[in-house]
Amino acid sequence: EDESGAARFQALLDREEKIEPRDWMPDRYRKLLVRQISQHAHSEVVGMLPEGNWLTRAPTLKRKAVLLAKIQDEAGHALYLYSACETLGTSREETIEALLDGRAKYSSIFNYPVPTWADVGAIGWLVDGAAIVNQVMLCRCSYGPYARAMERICKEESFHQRQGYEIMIKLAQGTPAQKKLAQDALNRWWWPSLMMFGPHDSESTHGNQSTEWKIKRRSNDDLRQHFIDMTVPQAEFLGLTVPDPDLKWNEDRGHYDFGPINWDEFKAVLKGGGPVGRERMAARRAAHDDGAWVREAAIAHAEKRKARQHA
Ligand code: FAQ
Repeated sequence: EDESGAARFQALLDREEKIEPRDWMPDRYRKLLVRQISQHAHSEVVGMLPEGNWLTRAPTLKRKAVLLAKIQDEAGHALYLYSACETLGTSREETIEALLDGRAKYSSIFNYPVPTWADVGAIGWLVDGAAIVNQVMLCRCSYGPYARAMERICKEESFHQRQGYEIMIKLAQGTPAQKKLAQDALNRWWWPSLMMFGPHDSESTHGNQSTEWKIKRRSNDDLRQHFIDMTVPQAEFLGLTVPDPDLKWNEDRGHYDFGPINWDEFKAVLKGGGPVGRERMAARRAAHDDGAWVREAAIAHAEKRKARQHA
């Protein structure tokens, strides 16, 4: 079973066909996927918190409605991703438990403070922009349920990126004080956005195995470079300055050169999360506890329906 399973697994990968939940797969493939998909799901959930804090302070009713829609999309993304984990034999309770008791990782980006409305714009523009660059490649992931979830998620992310960029356009074209808000937010979010792609390829723990099994289709450094090349002209259009004195178009490479990334900061944010990390997790735990009655009601309702069907 295992031997023919392994051969079939490899054949599916070679033919660019999807691995499905019913298929035999190496244990490590399953573990790698559960690790990445659950971290991704947690990022969507924790990512709702900083934006949620701004709902009551959005400058207009229209901005509020748009932001609300974006945040609800993120809850949806988390649900597809937790479901994808379930197809790999990991229950939603287990996965969520790991987040709540602090064992699970989520994206470093959500442990940064969001002090102004311009930061909400910068998150949409840069954080969602980086997320799209990363997730477009995941649409070609070898695991079917993850790849299919990514297709829908990418469509929604592109709306998120545009809502953020549009906030930045308005601020950048506004009063000098508004333009300064936009510039300050860019200064805060630029480097953390570059860190979203993970460590350099030479330091990446899972990169090689993930690429071999076609979970990841492009490397961390490759995607980071693509994001920079795409985003610098957008900053120029806004009339804002990217906070990197080493940033320079390199004609020979056909890419922007950029300055060194502060990996000590990345590691520190991952390790402790700082005061914002503690605040995020406290907010998530409170939301989980406050939502207990909704989960109980949903289960009771499902059981009642089941009983009625069998009656
Ligand atoms: N933060 O071996 P690698 C969003 C960890 S988008 C925290 O290179 P890999 C949308 C990594 O887990 C954000 N940890 O890892 C949104 C590993 O640790 P481990 C979420 C990070 O997996 C926008 C170690 O470092 N997107 O939420 C980070 O091959 C706005 C070594 O790294 C995804 O998760 C980081 N930035 O490559 C929502 C996309 N980077 O597990 C709301 C799917 C690395 O050994 C508002 N994930 N680490 O303990 C991926 O594509 C990959 O997991 C990478 C990392 C590319 C993130």
